[in-house]
Amino acid sequence: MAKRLLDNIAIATLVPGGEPYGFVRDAALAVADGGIAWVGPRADLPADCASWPREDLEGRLVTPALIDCHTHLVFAGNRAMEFEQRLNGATYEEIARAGGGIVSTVKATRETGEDTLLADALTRADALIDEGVATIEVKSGYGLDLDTELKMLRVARRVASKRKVRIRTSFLGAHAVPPEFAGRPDTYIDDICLPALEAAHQAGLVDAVDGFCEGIAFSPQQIEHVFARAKALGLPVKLHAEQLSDLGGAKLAAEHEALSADHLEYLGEDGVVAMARAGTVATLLPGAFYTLRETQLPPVELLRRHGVPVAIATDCNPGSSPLASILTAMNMACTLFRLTPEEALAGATRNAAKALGLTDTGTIAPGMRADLAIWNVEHPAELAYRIGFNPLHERIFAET
Ligand code: DI6
Ligand code: FE
Repeated sequence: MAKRLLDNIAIATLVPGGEPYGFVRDAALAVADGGIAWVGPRADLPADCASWPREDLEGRLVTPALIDCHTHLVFAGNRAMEFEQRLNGATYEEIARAGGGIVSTVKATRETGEDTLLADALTRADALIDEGVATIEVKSGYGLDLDTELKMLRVARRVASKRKVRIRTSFLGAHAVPPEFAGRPDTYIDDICLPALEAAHQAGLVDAVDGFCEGIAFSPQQIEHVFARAKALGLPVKLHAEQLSDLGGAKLAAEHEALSADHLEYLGEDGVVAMARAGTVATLLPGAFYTLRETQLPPVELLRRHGVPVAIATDCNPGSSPLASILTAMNMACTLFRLTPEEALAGATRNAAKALGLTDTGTIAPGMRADLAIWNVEHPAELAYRIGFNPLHERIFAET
């Protein structure tokens, strides 16, 4: 990318410590070679940037491009029938225990070829990209056998070859026990999950290791076994924790210096304290809360009090969160969880970057990647305020 001067803008830098949102009015921003070269008030523009190709953006708001730091973007089929069953009275857990739920998506994903999986994933990626998203985390976990776990991760990585988007992959072999190992979760972990993790890592397909710590999935001891292997391979960990009950998953994740613990509706103060100490991000997923009609709220006030960074993501998946809109997730985080619009925006930028271990994106400052979103709004609070409006003017993706 050549040089480019974005002039006559307002900026929400999301750099903490100054104005709310890091808000700068009457600003300009200089981009060179995919990076932010300079940012600040127009009046202070350095003389050498003044001659760069300049665009008058008529006062539009510029933010860091958005980051969806928790998705299950690659999967086959859909679970509309399960949606119908839930409306007829069945619970998510009952459906899972009866062989539906995650396991039904596993069956479909195993049977579907890479090109079809990619085409489906691209429609969901496009919906996110259209809302200013430039980084998407994508998990495996609907394969639960070696071939299909690797297939999912390859498809996830191929999304970045088809679209201008950065993909980070998380290995989620410990997502559910597949039917062929029913009642034998430890054998599944030893015989399939860990060898698949090693093979995926060998193939260079893994950025982080995730798990689902829950009564319908894996115990803390089983998750710990997976985390030990992640550590041996030098991979960071994250965890689906305290979504349906409190098994102490977030504390376990924090003890392993996890990048994030995700969901967290049933998180208690001991888990919050452990996360604060470890610098583990709390990723809240209001789409799953909404879809499952959960009534237990995540402990937002405790997270604030202990200074745990909060991220927001879609959890885009066919079962508990069929949501491919990060702006809607931000709105839900405000309305359902009582986050402020500033917290919601930080949750889909700065803290989402932290949840992925990325230090070059999520805020606007010199030296950061020029992944930016330009919006037809006057104030950053507007981004979380509306439902079903997309005010994106342009997304800039740093091609480096
Ligand atoms: N928690 C979730 O919300 C998703 N996975 C998980 O561990 C749900 C996945 C699904 O229902 O297909
Ligand atoms: Fe999830």
